[in-house]
Amino acid sequence: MAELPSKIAGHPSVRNMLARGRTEKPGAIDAAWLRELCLAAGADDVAAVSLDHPDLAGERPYVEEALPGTRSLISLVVRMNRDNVRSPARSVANQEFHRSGEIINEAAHDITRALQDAGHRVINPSATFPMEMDRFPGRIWVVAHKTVAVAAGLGAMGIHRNVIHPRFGNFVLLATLLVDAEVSEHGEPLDYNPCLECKLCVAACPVGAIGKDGAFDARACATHNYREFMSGFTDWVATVADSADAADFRSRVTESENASMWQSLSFKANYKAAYCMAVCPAGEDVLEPYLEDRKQFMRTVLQPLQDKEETIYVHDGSAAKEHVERRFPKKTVKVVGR
Ligand code: B12
Ligand code: SF4
Repeated sequence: MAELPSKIAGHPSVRNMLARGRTEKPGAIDAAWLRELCLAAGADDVAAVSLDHPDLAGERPYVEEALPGTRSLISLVVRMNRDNVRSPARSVANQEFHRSGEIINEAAHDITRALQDAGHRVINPSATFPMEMDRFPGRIWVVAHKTVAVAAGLGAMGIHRNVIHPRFGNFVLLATLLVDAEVSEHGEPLDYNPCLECKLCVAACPVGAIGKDGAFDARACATHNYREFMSGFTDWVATVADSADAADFRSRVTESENASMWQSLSFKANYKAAYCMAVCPAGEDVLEPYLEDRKQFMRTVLQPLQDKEETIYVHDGSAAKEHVERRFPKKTVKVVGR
């Protein structure tokens, strides 16, 4: 240790610390110990990957900004309860997303604490929100959990652009820890894709955001599904500001939409859909009912979401608007601002 100025060397905290003895610098993290730690903290699967992995080159600047000196990424998976995600009752699905988000954030927090206590520098960026809103509408996320999970071998991206875990299917949320140490073993990318290419996700998406070829219309998804998040919320605020009086505001925003926005602000923001994820039959633990009786699976899982009477938010002149009008006559189209 470099020589200390006498004022610091004589400080009681410094004297106590030095009397206790210096902490030994930790080496690489043992992968088996790490796995046990993560499962005990509440994760359902885990794998590590080096920041030097070629597929993570795009993540490097963001990761290094968040934790200078990061060397490894630890990817976590937490399962969701499937029928909650599948339910046409949005409050049920939303509670499942939010609760699973809390579970994975709590697990990541506990693992971070254990790694810190073992002598590492480590952070756990949020699984979902909060994100870096000063960068909005640019890239607001600190680390792309899907990209890391795929590089770590925890799954592969389905046609609907969600990660499908080989056992748990797409009914998982993801998180990533950034750590300044090597991990003794890395995950290997899967040598197959659990996606069956059944295209149920294409059929379920109310705004046609998922192309049969895997193209994804992120704007169409965000305009509807994220109506009560970032841009949708600011559009709602603009509507308040633009309204001449309460009667004018009520002619633009229904009681139900207003109450839903209150719910999003009071509890956690409501997703409007996630139907791509709800209908996905992939994954060894998920597949059976689909394989046993595909017609019954469509009747009980896909059709209720397609038949649900609900408002769908689109931009004027968009492909999404044309898609809802053509494919979903029971749904009401609402054109919103940007
Ligand atoms: C930004 C974001 C969104 C955006 C954009 C989605 C997207 N595909 O990127 C919007 C708002 C639309 C969104 C929606 C949802 N999201 Co989101 N989202 C994120 C976030 C913050 C970053 C995603 C990311 O890395 N994007 C960049 C790259 C890696 O993703 P990508 O799939 O390649 O996406 C791009 C391509 O689709 C590309 N693209 C466009 N056209 C084409 C055509 C082709 C052929 C190809 C290959 C690509 C392509 O444009 C996209 C945007 O950049 C993460 C949280 C995080 N910090 O990682 C959660 C995350 C990805 N979301 C998640 C979830 C659950 C959802 C929703 C189900 C939410 C809900 N409850 O409704 C929907 C699903 C929509 C869908 N089918 O993707 C989970 C996914 C879990 C899983 N099993 O994979 C994550 C990981 C959050 C978490 N902690 O678990 N999300
Ligand atoms: S619903 Fe079918 S096509 Fe879409 S991601 Fe799942 S398995 Fe793949």
